[in-house]
Amino acid sequence: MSIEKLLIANRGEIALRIHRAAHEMGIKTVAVHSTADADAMHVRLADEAVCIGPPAAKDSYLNIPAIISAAEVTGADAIHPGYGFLSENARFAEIIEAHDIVFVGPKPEHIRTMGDKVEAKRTAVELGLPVVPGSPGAVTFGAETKRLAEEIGYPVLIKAASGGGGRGMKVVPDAASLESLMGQAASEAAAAFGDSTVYMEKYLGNPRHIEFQVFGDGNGNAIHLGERDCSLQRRHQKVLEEAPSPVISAEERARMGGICADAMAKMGYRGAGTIEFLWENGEFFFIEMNTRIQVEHPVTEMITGFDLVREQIRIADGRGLSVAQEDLEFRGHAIECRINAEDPRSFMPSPGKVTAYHPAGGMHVRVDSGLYAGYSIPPYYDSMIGKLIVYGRTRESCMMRMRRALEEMVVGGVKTNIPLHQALLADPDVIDGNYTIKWLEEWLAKQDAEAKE
Ligand code: MV4
Repeated sequence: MSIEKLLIANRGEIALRIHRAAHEMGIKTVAVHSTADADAMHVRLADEAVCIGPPAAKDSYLNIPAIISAAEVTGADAIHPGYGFLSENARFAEIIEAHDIVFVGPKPEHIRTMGDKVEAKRTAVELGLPVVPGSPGAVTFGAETKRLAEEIGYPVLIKAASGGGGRGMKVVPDAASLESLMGQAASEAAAAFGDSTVYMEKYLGNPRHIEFQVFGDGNGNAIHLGERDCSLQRRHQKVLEEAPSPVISAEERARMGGICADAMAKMGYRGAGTIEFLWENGEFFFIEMNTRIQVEHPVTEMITGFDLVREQIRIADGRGLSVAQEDLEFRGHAIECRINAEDPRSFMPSPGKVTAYHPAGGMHVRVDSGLYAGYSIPPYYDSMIGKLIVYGRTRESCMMRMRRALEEMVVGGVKTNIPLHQALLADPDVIDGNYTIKWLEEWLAKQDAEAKE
């Protein structure tokens, strides 16, 4: 009863990534696609393809009945959701399993727990992960909440339980504004997620975003694959990621990674996961857990030599973890530049026909992308059209190689953020690894101000 045919419920570079892992394991693949993606590379590469609906994601890549039907008609015995779309939809995972199809992902109950940020934090505390000081659960405005805010110390942060991506978040500077900002956070949360539940945390002023990659077998065994530093973000969109983090020592990696793996073992977690922390003054604070493979997973693959998507499929197939923690080594440095079809200054999306395409190449250079010359980037989806990932023995050689690879890469006919990456890799702060979650937006504001002079 091992997996023989895998349906990939996604598009773009991650659909290719999953197809490649499957084919290397002798597993046939089924692509699904919207009418806008009939000419996409993920459709061309797959053994079979099924059109599941019109361009809008809600009618195609989020259309659960259409995806289940595609699995049934093609006889796929497993479904991989990739990232985004249905990847963290517990109901989707349950429906798949109810159809006796293997879901390549965590147990639905764990997806659900981590999807509720209040539940996730409660679980994190139980599992022994260090969390941001704050309310033990949901909060409503009142005397008790005011007392709690005083105890935590202003500024405090109000967050939506169903949130993520920063929506429904409010920084509260003082007691006078607590009631009104809590009200605003709750109504924004209700509008965005249909859930007005909010909770309170100490506001960390200038942290780094550091996340640990974990895997569990679902039977009480788990490993960690070290951390990634994803602090370079704009409006909650990561731009450039690296592994290891420039600020984490080997000892700290082993200590914190061990805490993460123990937590996953204790909960009986299955498959790939990412535990997100804010890091400030040498301390880690859990904020959220992602129960999916992530865009930036290749930097971890580069420094460990470990195929994360293959491992996801193996675990889903009931074959257990393929390595023990002591057999994993972290070697060298890797950086990922997300390549987006957008204006490098205004960040306006730039869909359209790709007239020329030359991916960078050479030693230790990896391009994950579904692009080809003549392809038309549709306007309906995310503007990320590929990822350029490079490895170097040292962080310095890695950055040198990334500059070389960015110089070499050609994507003609549309605007891309390649010039932004080139500017970042020339900046002294980035070169020194001297950045936090606020750095990129402040840097962009400075660039805009200078351009106006
Ligand atoms: C925080 C924080 C400061 N203090 N929590 C943003 C989205 C959500 N994933 C968590 N986020 C934050 N939570 C406390 N207690 C600052 C952020 C935050 C952030 C976090 C990671 C990466 C980029 C960010 C950009 C702005 C704010």
